[in-house]
Amino acid sequence: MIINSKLQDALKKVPQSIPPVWLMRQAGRYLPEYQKVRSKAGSFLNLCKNPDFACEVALQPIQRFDLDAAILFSDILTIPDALGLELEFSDGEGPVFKKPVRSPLDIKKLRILSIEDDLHYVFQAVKKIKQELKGKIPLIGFSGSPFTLAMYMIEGRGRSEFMYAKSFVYSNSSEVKNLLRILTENIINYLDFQVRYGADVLMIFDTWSGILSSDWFEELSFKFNQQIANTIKSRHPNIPTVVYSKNCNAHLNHIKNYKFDCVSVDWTFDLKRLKDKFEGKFCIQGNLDPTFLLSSNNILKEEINKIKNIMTDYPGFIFNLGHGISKDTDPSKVSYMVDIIRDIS
Ligand code: 1CP
Repeated sequence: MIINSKLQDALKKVPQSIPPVWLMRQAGRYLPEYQKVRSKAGSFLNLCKNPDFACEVALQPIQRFDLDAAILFSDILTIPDALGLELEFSDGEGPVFKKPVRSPLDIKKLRILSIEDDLHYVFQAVKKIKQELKGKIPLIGFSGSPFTLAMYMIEGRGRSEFMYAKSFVYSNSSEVKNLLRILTENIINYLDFQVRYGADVLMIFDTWSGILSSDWFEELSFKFNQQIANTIKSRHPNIPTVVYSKNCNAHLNHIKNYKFDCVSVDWTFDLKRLKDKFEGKFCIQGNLDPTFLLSSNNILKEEINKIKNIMTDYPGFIFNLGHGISKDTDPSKVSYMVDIIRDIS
């Protein structure tokens, strides 16, 4: 039993006058206490790989703010790293793989991981965070979607359009589908073990499918995400699942067929349209543009209230950002935001 059930209630589509709130990347560089632990760890990856440090930073935002969920501190790129691509994070550059996927032969070499051993540090972090939360609020576990992970694995780094990776995908689509199958199986096992070690909710980050046309979205992203949702539901019927669909407005006709419990959206989605389209099938999570946290309190308040007013009668709404919080955010803005959401001002 979890004492604060606001998030779980929203995921069960219980209407609430004050929505639950948590923030994507709520643990991170905008918090001075995070910076301290990160420099102690030496690098972001060392931080992720040390369960004590990962637990400490996962708890920081919930100690500072009145949030309704904690999220595992890790990254979506742990699976490709375990597959031998050798992940590095260099300052200012984001993630880089020393051994990216560059040919169909590289795909053939990939394997199904011994997930519990290969990503042991992640499950230890889940266990520790869960223990420290003492049942007060739920813990969200997560993975990247197969397509999003494949984009990083092929491109070898983050990019705004993933031109190289996309052209590789179109030129080698049957081999890439094998890559997506391998990733899907690894992701299902990864999420399964996160639940066994204590995760209460699971979220798939499908950050990059929005770069695809409709039929390719269905073939390369939707089908694999759907397989994850279905398999997790069959193994863990009581664990709610969330899919984050960034920039996927054009794919709503597919998205409305998902078997996830909740769809998490960025600010380019029109919430009024989404409410009509979904007809109460999904809980909705989102969608404040994190840039508003860099604006004045008045502008921020106006924008928060716009979202709240649209979603007030909708059964199953979780207030969140439309993407990760910026490292330039002043933490006091987050306190202000939470107060406005809770009508304390
Ligand atoms: O300290 C640092 O320099 C690292 C910054 C950082 C952090 C705090 C990265 C690098 N990842 C994270 C944590 C992280 N990443 C979490 C933790 C939980 C939370 O508090 O929310 C989660 C859920 C992620 C997920 C993630 N990583 C995504 C999906 C969501 C999204 O942002 O679209 C993606 C695409 C990544 C890759 C990644 N990791 C880090 C960066 C800078 C990036 C993006 C690179 C790019 O621009 O493509």
